[in-house]
Amino acid sequence: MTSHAPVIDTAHIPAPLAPIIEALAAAAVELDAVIGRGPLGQSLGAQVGENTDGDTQKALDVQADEMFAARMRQTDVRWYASEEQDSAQEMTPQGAYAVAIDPLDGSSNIDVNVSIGTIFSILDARDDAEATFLRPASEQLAGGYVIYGPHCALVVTFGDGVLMFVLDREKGVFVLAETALRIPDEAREFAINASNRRHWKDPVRAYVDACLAGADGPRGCDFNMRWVGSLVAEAHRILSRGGVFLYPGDARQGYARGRLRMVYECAPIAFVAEQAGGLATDGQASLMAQQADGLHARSPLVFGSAEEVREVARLHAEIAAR
Ligand code: AFP
Repeated sequence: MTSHAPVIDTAHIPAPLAPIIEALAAAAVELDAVIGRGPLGQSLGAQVGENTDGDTQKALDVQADEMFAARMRQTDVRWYASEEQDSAQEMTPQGAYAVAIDPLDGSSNIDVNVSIGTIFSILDARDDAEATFLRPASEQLAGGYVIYGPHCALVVTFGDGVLMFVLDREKGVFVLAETALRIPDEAREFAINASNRRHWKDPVRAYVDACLAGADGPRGCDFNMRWVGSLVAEAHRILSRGGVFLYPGDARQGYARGRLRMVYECAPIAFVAEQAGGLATDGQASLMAQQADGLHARSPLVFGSAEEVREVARLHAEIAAR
C-alpha cells in the first residue's frame, strides 16, 4: 500500500469537507498541467459546441468538466451541477454534499495565454437538486476558485476567513500560503467592460464616469481601470490589492441580469469577497441574501472593496429617488 502525499495541506480545512477539497485540488493539478502545455498539447480553445444558454463551448471547457466530475464521483458528493451540463448529475446517492462548478472560467482567454480559472461552491445535499442549489448564497458551506496563472493558486472560504494555497508544481501539492486574505476597504481601481457603456443604466454610468473624472470630478482622486475578461483573474487581483468589479445588467438582448451565473460564479465569489472583508451585491442589495430561480440563472455582480461597493449602491438609491 503506497502512502500518497496529500495533494493539499488539509490542516485548516473542516474535516467533513477535506475529501471534496482534496478531489477538487487533484483535478486542478491535472488541469494546470494541461493548460501549462498550451499549444504543445491538443487544441484547447477549439470550439466544440454550445452549452445550455448557447455560450460557445471550448475543448478545454468539456475536458475540465470531465476531470472535475470524475474526481467528484470518488467523494461523498451527491449532486454535481456544472456550467457545462444542462442539469445536475446525481453521483453518490446517499452523499451529504453538493458541488456547483464553473470548471473553466474565462474560456475566451485560453488561446491568448491569459489567466483562467475554476470557480466552485459546496452545499449540503437535499433530496432533490433544485432544493439543493436554488437557495440563499449564505447557505454555502464553502466557496472558492482556482486561478491557473504564472502561479496556480486555490483560494477558499469555509465561512471563517479566506485561505490561499499555492501549487508547488514540482511536487504537485498545494501549500498553504495565506490564512486570512483581506480586501482593503478603500481602492482606486475599478474593473468593468467599458465597451458596454452605452448599454448601462444610469447609476452604473454615473459611478464609472465619476471614476473617469478622477481628481477633477466628484471623487476628487484619480482611478485606474482593469478588465481581463476572466472573473477569477479579477477576483484574485482584488483579493490581492483591492478594487471593485462590476458586471451589471444592461440593455443588450439577454443581458438584463448581466452575464455571470448566480449558482456557480456569483455566489462563491461573493462568499469569498465578504469573508475577506469586502462586499458583494447585485449593484444594490447583498448578494449573499439572494438565491437563483434556475440552475443557470444569471445575476448582476458588484464586489470588492467595501467603500466602492457602497458607492455603487448609493448611486442606485440616489438616482432611484429622483
Ligand atoms: P467566458 O468563459 O465565456 O470567456 O466568459 C468569462 C466570463 O464569464 C467572466 O469570467 C468574465 O468576467 C466575463 O465573462 C467577461 O465578459 P465579457 O466578455 O462580456 O467582457
